[in-house]
Amino acid sequence: MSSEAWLRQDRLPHIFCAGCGNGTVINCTLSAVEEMGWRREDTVFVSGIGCSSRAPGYIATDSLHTTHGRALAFATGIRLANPDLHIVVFTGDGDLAAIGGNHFIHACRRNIDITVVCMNNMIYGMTGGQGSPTTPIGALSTTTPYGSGEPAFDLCELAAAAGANYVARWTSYHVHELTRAILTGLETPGLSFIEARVQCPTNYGRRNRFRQVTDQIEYFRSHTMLVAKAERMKERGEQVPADMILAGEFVRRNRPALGVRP
Ligand SMILES: Cc1ncc(C[n+]2csc(CCOP(=O)(O)OP(=O)(O)O)c2C)c(N)n1
Ligand SMILES: [Mg+2]
Repeated sequence: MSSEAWLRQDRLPHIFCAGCGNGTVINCTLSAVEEMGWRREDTVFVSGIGCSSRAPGYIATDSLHTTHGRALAFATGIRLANPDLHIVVFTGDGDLAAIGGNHFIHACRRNIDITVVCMNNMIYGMTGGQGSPTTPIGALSTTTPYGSGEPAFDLCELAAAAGANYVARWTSYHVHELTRAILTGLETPGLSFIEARVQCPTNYGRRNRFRQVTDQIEYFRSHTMLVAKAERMKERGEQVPADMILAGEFVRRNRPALGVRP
């Protein structure tokens, strides 16, 4: 079976805008799921509300498309009801870190046995491009027309501090690394959190001087630094450029997890 066999062909064409990065992340996730050898009957995808949260609708398994911000609460319920299911949550930066922020930290604290894949486009994509908790300082959005003045959440630092067993970040440029990170997340008991930076040409790119889709993907390529390298620079007292996306593994550990069959 190829990862294509996991797609609901009857739901295509999809609703994502031309050049959207979400499809890349869905593809990477399905490749990782396929590599795990999971059966479709034992696998469930859960999401909240947003463009990113439309993902389970295109996948040929049972799924829950829930309410905005609450995907992790529903996923917790599924896990506690059935420790034998494989559970993957798709979420967006707004869904996960704004309205769903409390569910996020407590799911990590409980270290509930699920894999969370966040498509972070740094904006509320679906509702027209409002600023989100991950909108970078200076970035333009419909609610920050003079540039965001607020510091952004680092979703990976947040998940690591709150207790998740596995935390990694990559981008839609790094498809092989992203697939491997999701695979590691699927293999790791407890909460695995994988952040995928994605381009949103419609609501982020065109307001922020990325004239072509490829401009933002090229930015992801040229502005990524391994988190381990950044740590070494900080130890040497060197400055890590503020606009660098720190990628790679933030945490891999074995805290007691909730929902794992003893
Ligand atoms: C309770 C509630 N509040 C607000 C909304 C409106 N709403 C729908 S999607 C969304 C933001 C989605 O942003 P994100 O999670 O980053 O997903 P994206 O569309 O960017 O992938 C909002 C505020 C809603 N559907 N429900
Ligand atoms: Mg978003």
